[in-house]
Amino acid sequence: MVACRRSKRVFSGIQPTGNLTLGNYLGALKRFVEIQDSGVETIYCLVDLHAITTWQNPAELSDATREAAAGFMASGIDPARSILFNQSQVPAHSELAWIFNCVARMGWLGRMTQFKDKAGKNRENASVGLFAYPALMAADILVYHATHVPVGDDQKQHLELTRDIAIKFNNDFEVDFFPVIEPIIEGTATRVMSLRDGTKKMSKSDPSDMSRINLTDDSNKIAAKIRKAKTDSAPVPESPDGLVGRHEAANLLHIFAALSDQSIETITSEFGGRMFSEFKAVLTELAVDRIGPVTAELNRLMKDPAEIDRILASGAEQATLIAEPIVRQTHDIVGMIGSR
Ligand code: AQP
Repeated sequence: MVACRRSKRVFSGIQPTGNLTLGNYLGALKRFVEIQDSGVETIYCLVDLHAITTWQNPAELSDATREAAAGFMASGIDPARSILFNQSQVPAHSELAWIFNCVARMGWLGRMTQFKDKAGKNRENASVGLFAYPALMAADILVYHATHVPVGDDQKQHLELTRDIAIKFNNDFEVDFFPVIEPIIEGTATRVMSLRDGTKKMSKSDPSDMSRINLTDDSNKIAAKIRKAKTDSAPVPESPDGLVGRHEAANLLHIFAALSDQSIETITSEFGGRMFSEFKAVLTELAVDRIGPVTAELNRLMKDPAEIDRILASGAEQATLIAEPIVRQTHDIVGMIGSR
């Protein structure tokens, strides 16, 4: 029986599909940094293979990958303490993904809400990659025998599928090889919503730039976007109970809570009764204060793309050292002959 590792190892990734948003920052990046700073082993990846499951212009993909890497580092990811790389530089991800494509069932993938949302009505025209996306995501995680995965709330279903794939593989081959991962979905902003529609997730690929705050937005843009953010006519409620059914109001208060590291109860008791115009002014100040330094550092790092490429290549080498032996052992378990 081949045993799986038990010590804590964290893996997560972000698609380089455009500017990183405040949603990516609060739902993922901020947690990534906290976990790194707590001393746990951390592996963070720019998942460019996932990005191409929908059409990406090649030049824009390279720029977005470098910009996302700069965004990670500007947010506090230190390549000396975390492994930081882009997925396509480590072929082990694709190799394990193929095996997982043969473990995962069509029915499991067909139930994924992200596929249904992204494929929309024209499913016949969606790429096969978009359908198989969660099997590649399982490979990203399990190729490192990662045990914990910090993500925003929207990725919960994919992580459940990762658990199902690990369990089925272990059962089918009668091994205890792949760990059954634990999602880390914590904090007050696990689902940051669009500034234009409080029922829709804030997303890099939303056609409206006014729907999101990008990590590259300057203070004027941030101010304009918050000022124009949709709200209702009632004032800030005195307690979180007053936010029921008020999606846009709840979103702005949750953003404030996450940016200031306070609970939603503290925010409603501080601002309860005040008009949203007043609250938005304070939120703008806070957002500019927290995002401004990240933007400045991101812009500084982007001036040296060769250095970003060097960091990603070095991260890929470190990642390969962990992932290759796991793929080799997987091949052995499955019965594939090989000498590497
Ligand atoms: N709005 C959000 N609130 C909280 N967390 C979020 N995340 C994304 N949007 C929000 C988290 O960020 C990580 C990386 O996500 P991704 O880029 O790989 O894919 P996504 O979830 O599909 O993000 P987008 O912005 O919506 O990308 P596009 O528009 O390209 O599809 C994940 O941990 C995610 O939960």
